Amino acid sequence: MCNYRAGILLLAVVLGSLKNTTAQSCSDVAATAATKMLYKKLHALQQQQIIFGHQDALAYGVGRKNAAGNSDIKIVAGDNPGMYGWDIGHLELDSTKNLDGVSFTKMKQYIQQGYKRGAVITISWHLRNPLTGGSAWDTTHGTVTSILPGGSKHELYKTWLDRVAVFMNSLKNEKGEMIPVLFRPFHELTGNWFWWCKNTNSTEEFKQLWIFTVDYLRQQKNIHHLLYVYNTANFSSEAEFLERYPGDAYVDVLSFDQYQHEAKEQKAVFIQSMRTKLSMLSAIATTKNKLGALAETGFESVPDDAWWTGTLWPVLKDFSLSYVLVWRNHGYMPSTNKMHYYAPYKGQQSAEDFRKFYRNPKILFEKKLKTKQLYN
Ligand code: BMA
Repeated sequence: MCNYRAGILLLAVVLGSLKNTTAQSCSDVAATAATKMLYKKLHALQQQQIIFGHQDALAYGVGRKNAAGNSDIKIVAGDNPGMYGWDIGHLELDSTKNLDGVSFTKMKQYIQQGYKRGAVITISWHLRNPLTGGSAWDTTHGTVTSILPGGSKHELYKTWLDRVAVFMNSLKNEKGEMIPVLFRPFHELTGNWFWWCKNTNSTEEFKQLWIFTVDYLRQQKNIHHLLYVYNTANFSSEAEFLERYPGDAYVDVLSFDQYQHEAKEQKAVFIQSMRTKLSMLSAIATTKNKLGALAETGFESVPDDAWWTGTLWPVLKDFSLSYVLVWRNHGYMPSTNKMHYYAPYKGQQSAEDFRKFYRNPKILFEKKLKTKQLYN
């Protein structure tokens, strides 16, 4: 009887630890050692600190067309972001530059440089509409159906994935090892502005698209250095967040995007709305033992002197998140006649506050992140 009980207890302990190991392993069982290590370390880190990221940081800045490896954040705070976001939109067209004019050759070099300094790399994909040839924002219904197996554009879509595979496979370090990437395809999926958003296709079709894409890259293209980021726009319940979730075997990071559109006087509304979503996201991430992230945020042209410590920090402070990323510093945009940027540049009105935010021990930029040795 005693032995029997001890046996059951031992089994429970072993199963318990197995469950933990499995749950903290990334979704790709064949992931490279560095990818598995990164995922494990990001899990540990998420309990204590949040990595700060910036889109296109090394490619250009406000008023600086060619950043030559510098970044607005470094100019303002003396350090680079801890995460670099890049977008491979137009890679599918075999273009030499992405949709915002960043050369893919340079992007690859920036990725290698950031990785070498210990930062994390994330990639999104504003891919064009494969059915119509229009942009990612062409929401023609039926596009998702057309690229699923059996659809009229399925073969075309595979050629696009082949190009993604070539680029991903070119991201190697000096030893020839693959640089792990947090890949965030079909982002903002609960919105209504991209052809993959939920108003244009069924839940089942979306899940099929995600699963096909991941399986194709893993099995046909043998790509095992990607962590997959599931990303919604607005959502009002955990059920809504998970409605199109393709399954734990296909996702490593749970995230959403939300920007401040409220005037700075209404910041309490934005803070409250973000905190409501972050608390739902954190609950799901904890249950699923996945990473949680705020994959895109910001206040366009940061028209609030204290946005970083007075809005972003109150949003983040009570949650265990892996990272937060602000969008690109394009500068003046003739099409909208507006300034389009989300991080401060030298002399920008929130620069001083950003330096305060930089000194927050809970926020990780590149120098501190390097000491965490995320890849080995
Ligand atoms: C949007 C804007 C666009 C850009 C796109 C992809 O939010 O910044 O100008 O083309 O992201 O980077």
